[in-house]
Amino acid sequence: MAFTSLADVEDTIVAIGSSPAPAVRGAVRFSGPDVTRIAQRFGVQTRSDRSAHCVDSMIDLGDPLGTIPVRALIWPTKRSYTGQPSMELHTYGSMPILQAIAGRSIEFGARAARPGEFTLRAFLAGRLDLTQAEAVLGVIEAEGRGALDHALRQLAGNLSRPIESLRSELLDLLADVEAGLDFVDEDIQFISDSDLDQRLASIISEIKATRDQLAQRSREKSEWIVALRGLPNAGKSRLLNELAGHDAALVADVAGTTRDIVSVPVQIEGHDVLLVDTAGIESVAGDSPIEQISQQAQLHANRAGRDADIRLWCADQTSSTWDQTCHVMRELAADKRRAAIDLWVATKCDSPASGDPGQPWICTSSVTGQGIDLLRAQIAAAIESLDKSNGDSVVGTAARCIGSLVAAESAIEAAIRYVHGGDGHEYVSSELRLAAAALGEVTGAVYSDDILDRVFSRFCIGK
Ligand SMILES: Nc1nc2c(ncn2[C@@H]2O[C@H](COP(=O)(O)OP(=O)(O)OP(=O)(O)O)[C@@H](O)[C@H]2O)c(=O)[nH]1
Ligand SMILES: [Mg+2]
Repeated sequence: MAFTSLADVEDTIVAIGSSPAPAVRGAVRFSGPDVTRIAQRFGVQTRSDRSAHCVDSMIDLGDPLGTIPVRALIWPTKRSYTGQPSMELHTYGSMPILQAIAGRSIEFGARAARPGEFTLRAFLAGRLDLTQAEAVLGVIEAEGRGALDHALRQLAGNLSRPIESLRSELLDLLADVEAGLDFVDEDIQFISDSDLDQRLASIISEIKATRDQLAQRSREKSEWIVALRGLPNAGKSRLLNELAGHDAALVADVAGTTRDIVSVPVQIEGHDVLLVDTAGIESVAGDSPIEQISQQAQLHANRAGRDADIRLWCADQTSSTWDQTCHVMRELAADKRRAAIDLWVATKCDSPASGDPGQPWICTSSVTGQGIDLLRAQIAAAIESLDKSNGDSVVGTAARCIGSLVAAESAIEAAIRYVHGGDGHEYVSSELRLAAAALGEVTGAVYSDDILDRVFSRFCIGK
């Protein structure tokens, strides 16, 4: 589906702008030239001056909903998020009511908005560049503080600003080169070859630095965090060593061996994973120095568990308190991020069990290696089902932009070769044009339907 037919911008669009989950308040959003007329059809008395305003009103939704109170926020001119006349109708957060308002608006001439269409209009109106549009998605989707910070920085223009300034430098350079082309017979040059060479070298090194940063960011993000949790002595550290293939963590027959978080990067069926070992779960009271250390270890372990993408809940199946252990861990497992996956690992299966762990437990032994391959396979399957790379829009920006930056680099390299070879500046200028266009794709200064589709199809309706 194409999102970008420019004629569509003249349609007035409507969508429910609040979350479908039950809430006290909900909102229906509108954008387009007909907003004021639609407000009036609802009986909302808009003000005739051109500034943004707010009106409380009763609107009639017909049978069976009847008349309900709404608060209308109206931006009657281009001075709005979408750069068009816009309106939000706020009322009860009830889906049938919000749907009835949207349905009525369609009778009044509005069209149902497509995914991301409000943000697309903000982009087309020059309110946001493409990296910022993607950052809007990043803010909506952010699950943790880190992801939110990242998205907010990108929204503030941290990525687009340096790229726009490189692009404008390149366009200045292009202007100089092309001005020289007009006077080629008179042998007038607006920029010397050595100047050109120097400025191109500096631009290319900045593009490379930006690309390295982006690549670093997507690498950081593509690492999956797998945390081992469980009671003291469950065999977490030995299991970590088994999965890592070397002795990274201390193992001992003493409860409370692990205190600090131990992290080991490993590859599991081609996925980059950071295995994280944690202190065994216990409740610690008192304020002696040792107890304080244990309390800190518990805090760190809980945090690591909460931040993980996948948690391995490890329980010693030889333990006589198996049922109780399972109960404790299930309660702790309830504290999780929406997207995290829990795997249940029975340990020490080389020794006689106190009972049959059964489903969903994966029986393992770090002594014989039993179940370790199965556990690896389950971790890989969990990673594939999480499919984080699709969900993280800020990582999406990195993936989208790296290709454009590489294209810009190779065009500039070609330009430098022409300069060194003493070839005509017309060759240089055509490479500089390509490079500027490639940089423009990153921020959307130069865009195609295909790029816009890729960016905006990831949004939900109403954003
Ligand atoms: N037989 C057998 N013993 C194991 C296995 N895994 C661990 N152990 C032993 O169990 C004891 C505790 O192992 P650790 O890996 O240190 O346990 P932990 O869960 O990290 O313990 P804390 O760090 O205290 O929370 C050690 O003596 C291990 O050798 C196993 O698969 N089979
Ligand atoms: Mg340990």
